[in-house]
Amino acid sequence: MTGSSAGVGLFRFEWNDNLRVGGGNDTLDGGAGSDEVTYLQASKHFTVSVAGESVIVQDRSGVEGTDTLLSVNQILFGDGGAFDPTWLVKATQLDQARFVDLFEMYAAYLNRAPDALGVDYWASRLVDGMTLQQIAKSFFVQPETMEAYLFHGREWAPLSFDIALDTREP
Ligand SMILES: [Ca+2]
Ligand SMILES: [Ca+2]
Repeated sequence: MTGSSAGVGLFRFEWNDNLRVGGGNDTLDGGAGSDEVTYLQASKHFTVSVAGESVIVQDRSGVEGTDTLLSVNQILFGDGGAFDPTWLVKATQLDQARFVDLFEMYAAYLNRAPDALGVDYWASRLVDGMTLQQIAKSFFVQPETMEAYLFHGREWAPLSFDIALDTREP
C-alpha cells in the first residue's frame, strides 16, 4: 500500500498490513491486525512523539512529511532501524514517579543515562504490570549489564538499590 505523494486524509486498514506512506503529511489508522509502516529515509532523520493514542512521525529532512499513525505495531526505517511505537503510547501512561524509578535503575545497573527507546520500552512494561524487580532481573540478562559489572569489578547488584526496591513494593 502506498500513500499519495501529496499526503492523504485517512487510511484505515483492517488486516495485517505493510504500509508505505508517501511524501506528504499522512494520517493512517492501521485498524485491526498487525501493521508495519515503512519509511525510505534513515531513522536518524526522524523525530517520533506521542499525541494521545497516536504516534507522530516527523521527517526533519522534510522528504516524508509529518505523519500521524494510529494502531501501528512496527515502524521500519531505510537504514534497517525498527521499533514498536505502541511502547511510546503506553509509556506516556506511566506517572512521573515511576519514570524516576526507571532512570535510577539505569544509573544503578547500567551506569549510564537511559536511551529514549529503552526507557519507553520498560515504561510500557511497567504499565503492562511488570514490577521493578522483574525489570531489574531482565537487566541482568543483557550483555551490556554484565559488561558494566565486569568493567567496574563490582559485586552482582548494588545493595542500596536492592533495599530501595524492597521498601517500594510490598
Ligand atoms: Ca491493519
Ligand atoms: Ca508522509
